[in-house]
Amino acid sequence: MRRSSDLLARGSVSSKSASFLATTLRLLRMEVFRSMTTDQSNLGVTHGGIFYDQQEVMKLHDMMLFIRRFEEKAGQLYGLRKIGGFCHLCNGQEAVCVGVEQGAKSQDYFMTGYRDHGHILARGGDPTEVMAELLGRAGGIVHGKGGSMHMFSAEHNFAGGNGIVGEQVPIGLGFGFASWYRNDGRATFCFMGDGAINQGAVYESFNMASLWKLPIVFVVENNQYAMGTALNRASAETHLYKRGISFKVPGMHVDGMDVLEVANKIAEARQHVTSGEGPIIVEMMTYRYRGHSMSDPATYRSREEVDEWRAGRDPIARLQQQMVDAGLVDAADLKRKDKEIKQQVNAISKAAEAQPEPDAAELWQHVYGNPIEGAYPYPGKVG
Ligand SMILES: Cc1ncc(C[n+]2csc(CCOP(=O)(O)OP(=O)(O)O)c2C)c(N)n1
Ligand SMILES: [Mg+2]
Repeated sequence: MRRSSDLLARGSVSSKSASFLATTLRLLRMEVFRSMTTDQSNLGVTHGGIFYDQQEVMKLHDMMLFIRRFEEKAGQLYGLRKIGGFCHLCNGQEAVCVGVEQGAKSQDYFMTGYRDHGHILARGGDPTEVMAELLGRAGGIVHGKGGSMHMFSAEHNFAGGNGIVGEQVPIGLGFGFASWYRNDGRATFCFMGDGAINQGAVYESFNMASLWKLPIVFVVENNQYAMGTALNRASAETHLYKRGISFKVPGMHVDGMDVLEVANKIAEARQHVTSGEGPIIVEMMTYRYRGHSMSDPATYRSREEVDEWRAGRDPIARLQQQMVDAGLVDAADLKRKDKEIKQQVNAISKAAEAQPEPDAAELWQHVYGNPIEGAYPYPGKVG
């Protein structure tokens, strides 16, 4: 559907008739919504002129809540020393990965940094495999060899989970090039943080992606901090959507705490990159409630600042309010759903914990695509 704002942006109607058109469309939408609310099967939420039916809204809500509860459980297991190594949670940022998944298509490619649990779950990764990976178990999504930072799934077109800040950006460039070369119609969604965007390789990637008009959406998760460093202490230009200007890469600035807004804007961005217009940067304004990783007490920011985001802008509470207002659910339904999800997460963590650790021989698997016959294990070195 072509929206009145699109018509305006393209200058195809005068501003007077555009405002008439916008008003008519708004009234029409209200009327459609009113008539729909009398028919239970057509309940839903309209955002930015796009209608999300009950099933879609519930799916987005349940996935965000699932990721929240899943990561809280991961935090507990880390505290009990059952999860080793690093563990970066995305509490507060759930609307970004879930909204991007909604605006993308399953055949599109995703890659991100080490804060990757939400992304693989939103992509449809098996939660028991993700939990088993965190716990270093044999049934983990990469067989217990990667842990928190290295979720990966070819089946779900998810190229990591990458531990080196910014490393996924040249990788995303390669995926975008492959799609352009094969003309396969896929988009690449290459996520990075507000810290990662200062890496030199990011700008080489912007330049090449723009020059070759590759179908890449660079999603910047601006959670305002890179470890303990606030954005304005490390960046001269804090409006990250402008970082592509020198390379003719346009940018969008999006409220990353609003899952429907994220979904709408990502659908537009996808349309842009897959129609041969070249890459785009989408800056998502978001916030992580916890420290950088489980070992960070986050003393570099005030409690008031965290509360302002958590209490005032939480993406799950916000969607819940919209759902209640639209008559999709009531408080009791939401309580029941939360209980159900917590039970699911508990069952998943029990099943993952019950798995054995990977066999030592697994160390030699997946090192090379075509292992050299007889080369591994090195005789006498590793048992
Ligand atoms: C090349 C490199 N330099 C430094 C680090 C250490 N390090 C890990 S995370 C991080 C901050 C990145 O912040 P940001 O990109 O904003 O992502 P966020 O953690 O906020 O999701 C740094 C400096 C690293 N992993 N890789
Ligand atoms: Mg950050």
